[in-house]
Formats: sequence, C-alpha cells, structure tokens
Amino acid sequence: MAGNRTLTMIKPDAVRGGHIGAILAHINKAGFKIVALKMTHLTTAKAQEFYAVHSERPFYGELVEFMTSGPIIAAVLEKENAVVDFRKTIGATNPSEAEAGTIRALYAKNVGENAVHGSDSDENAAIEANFHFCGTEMF
Ligand code: 3AN
Repeated sequence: MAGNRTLTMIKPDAVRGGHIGAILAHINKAGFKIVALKMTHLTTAKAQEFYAVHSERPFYGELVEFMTSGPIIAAVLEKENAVVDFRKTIGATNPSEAEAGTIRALYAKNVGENAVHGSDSDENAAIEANFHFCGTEMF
C-alpha cells in the first residue's frame, strides 16, 4: 500500500438510491482501478469498529445506525496518489460544500448520509482495506 491505494465504501443511502453503477463508473473515469470489490451489510459491531476513531463524537450513534441501515459496497482503489486524489474525487464531507461534479455533490443527501467514504491517510487506507478484505481478495 505504498501510497497508491485507498479504501472506499458506497454507503447505504447511495446503494438504496440505485447509484452503485454510476458511482463505480465515476471512479473508473477518474482514473482509479478497482482491485477489490464486495457488497456487504455491516453489523453494528463492525460499524462501531470501523468508525472507532469517531466514538467520542456526538454523531457516532447516528453514524453507526446509518451505516448498518442497509448493504454497502466496499472497494480498494489503485492510482498514483490514491488517497489525496480520491478525496478530491468525492468532495467535501458536507455535500453542500462539495465542489460541483464530485461524487458527493452528485449523490450525497447531507453531511451524515454522504454517499461514499474515502480513506483519509495511507496508514488508514491499509487498515481499512484489511478490515474489509483478506489478502487473496485484493488483486
Ligand atoms: P469524511 O468521510 O469526509 O472523512 P469524517 O471522517 O469527518 O468525514 O466523518 C466520517 C463520517 O461521519 C462522514 N462520512 C459522515 O457520514 C459522518 N459525519 C461526519 N460529520 C458528521 C456530522 N456533523 N453529522 C453527522 N454525521 C457526520
């Protein structure tokens, strides 16, 4: 994971909205190669673990409830400078502040239900990829 991979999730709101195909196409068009992919439904324990860094934040309970409200897509993406470039591709956490044409500007509802996740560092990208996938599931 030497700076060229990141982890994304297409969140329950975007899956419910029928946007899986459009978002994956957007990701490919932005130059990312999909090297791991699955549809899964997080348990409460797994969502709590994934977002443990936010456990003291006021929105933690709401976030865990939302992330377990339906299936998600998890994927590992490869591109030079993947973490930083993918954060640009998805746009700001709050879709009302996201640049036009970004995935969140196009598909997110609000700051909580914001369509996609993107790792925020190379270190977290590796941790998050290993959270969702075992070695034989990443190519
Ligand atoms: P990002 O996903 O852009 O890295 P973080 O790490 O600050 O943003 O937040 C993680 C997730 O927590 C967000 N994707 C969003 O679903 C949720 N979240 C962040 N801020 C809020 C908030 N003020 N109210 C509700 N949910 C939030």
